[in-house]
Amino acid sequence: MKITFEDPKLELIREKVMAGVRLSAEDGITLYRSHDILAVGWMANLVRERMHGNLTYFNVNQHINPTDVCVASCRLCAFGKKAKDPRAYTMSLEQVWETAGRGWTEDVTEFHIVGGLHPELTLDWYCEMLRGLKKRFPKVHLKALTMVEIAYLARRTKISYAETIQRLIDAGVESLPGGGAEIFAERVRRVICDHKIDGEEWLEVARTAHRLGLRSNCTMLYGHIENEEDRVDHLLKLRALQDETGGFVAFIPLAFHPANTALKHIPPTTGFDDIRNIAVARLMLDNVPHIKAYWVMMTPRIAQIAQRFGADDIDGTVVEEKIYHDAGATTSQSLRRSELLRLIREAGREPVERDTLYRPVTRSGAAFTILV
Ligand code: V47
Repeated sequence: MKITFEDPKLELIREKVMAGVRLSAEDGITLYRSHDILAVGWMANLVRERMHGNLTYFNVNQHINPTDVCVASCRLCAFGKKAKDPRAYTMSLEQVWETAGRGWTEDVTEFHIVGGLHPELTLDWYCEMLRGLKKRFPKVHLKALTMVEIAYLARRTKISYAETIQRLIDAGVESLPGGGAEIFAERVRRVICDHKIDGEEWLEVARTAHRLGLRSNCTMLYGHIENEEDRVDHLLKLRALQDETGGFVAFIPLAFHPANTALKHIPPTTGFDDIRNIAVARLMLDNVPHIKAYWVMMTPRIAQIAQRFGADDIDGTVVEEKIYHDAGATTSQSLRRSELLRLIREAGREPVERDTLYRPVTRSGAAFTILV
C-alpha cells in the first residue's frame, strides 16, 4: 500500500530516505518548514528502526555541577553567576567527591560533570577532582567538561587544546558531553552567547578530542532567535565533522528555556517543535548513531512520544539537574530506573540499559557487568 503524505513537498525526500540517500540543506529546510509532522516523523521512525530496531536506550547516571560561577554572561543561560553573586556556589574538591557519593549507588555507570567558566579553578584542580572521583568510584565512567570549558582551560593554562585534553584523559576523563554548541551561526551567537568560543572553535575542540580517541556527544540549542537555515547549517556542520572523525556518539536537541535568562521575553518551545527537532535531526544526521530525547528538557511525556519520531535514547536518571531547573524547568530532578523503564515499555519499545558508549549493561542483584 502506498502511503500519501499530506505535504507533497516531502515526496522527494521520502524517496531519498527510502533509498538511504543523504539529504541536502534544502531538504532540511523543507523538513523544518513542513507542518506534516506525521510524515516527517514517519520517515524519522523508519530510519530509527533501520538503525536500532525496537530498542530504546537509557542509562543510570548522575549529574554533578561543581560550580555555577562563570566569567561569560550568556543571555541564554540562567545557571551561570558572577563570583560576587551571593547565590553563586563553588564546591571544594571534598564537596564534589561527597556530592558524587551522595547520589551514587551500585547502579550508577556515569558521572556527567559540567559547570561554569570559573576564573580561578585551574586545570590542575579539575585533574585532581577527576583523579579523586576515579579513585573513589573506579567503575563509574567520567563524561566531563564541554568543548567550551576545555577551550577556556586551554586558554588560561596557555597550552593547546590537545595538551589540555590529554591531561584530562590522563586524569580519568573518558568522554565529553555535548553541551555549549548552541547554534553555530555567528549572527545568533552574538546575541545569545557572545562571550563564548565561536562555532569553529567548538568544532575544533571536538575534532581534537576525537583525534585523541575520546568520543563525545553533540547538541543544538533551538527555540530562541535562530531560523530554519541556522538549524540546518548547524546540523550540517556536525555531520561534516562526523564524516571526518566518527567521534560523535549521540546528538541531543536542546529546547531553549527562557525563564530567569536575559531572553525571558521569548516564549518557550512547543511540543510540536520539540518533536520536529528530534525527527529532523534523525533524518539529517545520518552518520550519528544515536538521537537522544533528553527528558529533563522536553518533559518525560514528550520524550516518551519522541521514541516514535526518531529518538532511540531518553537519557538517564540524572539525580540532580541544575542548568534547566535554574531556567524554570518544572520537570523532576531525577527519574528512577523503574520510571524510565515504564516510559519506554509503554511506548512499545524494548528498554536497553546502556553505559556511556552504548554498550548494554546487565545486572544481577546489586552487582553488574558491562558486556563488551
Ligand atoms: O551547554 C543552557 C544549554 C546545555 C539553557 O552530552 C540551556 O549527554 C536551554 O549539554 N535553556 C547543558 N538550554 C545540557 C547539555 C546536555 C544535557 C543532557 C545530556 C548531555 C549529553 C548534554 O544546556 C548547555 C547549553 O547548551 N542551556 N542554558 C537554557 N536557559
